[in-house]
Amino acid sequence: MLIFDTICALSTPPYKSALATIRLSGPKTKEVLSHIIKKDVNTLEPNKAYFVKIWNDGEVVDEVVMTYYQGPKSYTGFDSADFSIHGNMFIVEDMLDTLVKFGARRSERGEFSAQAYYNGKMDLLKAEGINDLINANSRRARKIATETLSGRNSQVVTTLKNELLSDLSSLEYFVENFYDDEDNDDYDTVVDKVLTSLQTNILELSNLIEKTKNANKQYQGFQIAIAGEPNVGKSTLLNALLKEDKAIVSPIPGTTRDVVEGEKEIDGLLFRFKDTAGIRKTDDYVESLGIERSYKTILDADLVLLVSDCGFKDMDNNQDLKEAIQNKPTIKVATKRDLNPNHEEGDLSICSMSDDLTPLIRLILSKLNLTEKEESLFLGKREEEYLIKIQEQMKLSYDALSDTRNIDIVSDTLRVAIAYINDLMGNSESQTMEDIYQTLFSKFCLGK
Ligand SMILES: Nc1nc2c(ncn2[C@@H]2O[C@H](COP(=O)(O)OP(=O)(O)O)[C@@H](O)[C@H]2O)c(=O)[nH]1
Ligand SMILES: [Mg+2]
Repeated sequence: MLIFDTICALSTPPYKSALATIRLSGPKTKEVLSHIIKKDVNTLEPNKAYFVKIWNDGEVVDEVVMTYYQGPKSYTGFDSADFSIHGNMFIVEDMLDTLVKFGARRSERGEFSAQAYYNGKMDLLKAEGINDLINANSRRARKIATETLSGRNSQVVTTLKNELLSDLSSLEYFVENFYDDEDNDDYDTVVDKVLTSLQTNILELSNLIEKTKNANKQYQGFQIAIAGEPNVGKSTLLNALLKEDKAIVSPIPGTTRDVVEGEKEIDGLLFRFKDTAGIRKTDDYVESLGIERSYKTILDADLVLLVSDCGFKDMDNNQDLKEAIQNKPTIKVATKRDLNPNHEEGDLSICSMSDDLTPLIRLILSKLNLTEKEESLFLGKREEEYLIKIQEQMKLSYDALSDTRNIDIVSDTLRVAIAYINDLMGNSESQTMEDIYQTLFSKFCLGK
């Protein structure tokens, strides 16, 4: 991947549609344009839409609306152009071939954003935020991604970095000037000041990490396992929750062999409900494989709906099941209320065939602590991991300084913390453009 190449791509989905958008960006943009439009490219005004014919070998490829952007005032920071063309895939291919013929290259995934990062148009936090927004799969996910795009996260880590730099420089100033003079009264003052600053920032980071973890969870959505013995109404419950006929329901125990799943947006969040094979002792080989999958699904779930139509004593005595749901939010759902109206066991009693399931859904939301709307400045596993690593180094600095009050060790750990902040934002000299592209931009959409 060469960041200085002039690149082109289809930025909209590759299907027949009214319009399609093709992007061109890079230092040779004007040169490419000079071959394909009849207008003098030096007279093009930036950010203005032109209705033009695109030419190749004396033939018109398409009549398009073209917007020219002049670097650095463009998304990528390079000269670039967007073409709004007719959404026919033959035209799209001809258009891309034409751009390639006159000097562009078809882009890899995320290369436009990589150019923007390279040209200082955005840091990695912002770039990742844009990708998170595009990939958001629920309303709440979209909202969280929009919040993280505000740029406040970059400000927060920049402020933290400046404070760590200031801690470091006050310690180092002291070492340089008064190293042999440990009785100097100022020594304690400097150490105490740095300790207080570290302590405040460590606490602040705990808060940010917690919020990031929650945001990540909410962004990805939740896995809910529906588990229990055969024939208790698990598949009926799945169908009722999804309001569709997803899983086969029958009075024959052992009907569900594999995990059957379906998605549903509740309260703006994505839930993946997973109906499992009924758990029982069996000699049937295929059924036993299904039951193994049931246990795996329970282990991976964020919450388990434990279903029974005749009380939960047997399940409470099942050691394997007990271990699988250990420390996991669990709701005991007593089914077939119509047949057994005095069912008093379990957290709630339902008839999946006729009841409104809102109370169950409310219980799921409250068990997962989702009733409060979560706000977070950071989103993504990469962010979460870096925040944790930064905090670890700060804790090491704090412990070393408060134990030994020795400044030398602390300088090293503080420097590592600062290096991690640089990596997080993409300001580090140790990361090459290729490394950054592989870890981040290569996961973006084509044409972004
Ligand atoms: N009366 C009544 N029957 C139910 C209810 N839920 C499920 N059933 C019936 O119980 C049988 C087993 O249901 P199914 O969902 O396949 O159970 P699973 O093996 O746990 O998945 C089927 O005949 C369903 O129609 C309910 O709430 N009331
Ligand atoms: Mg079933």
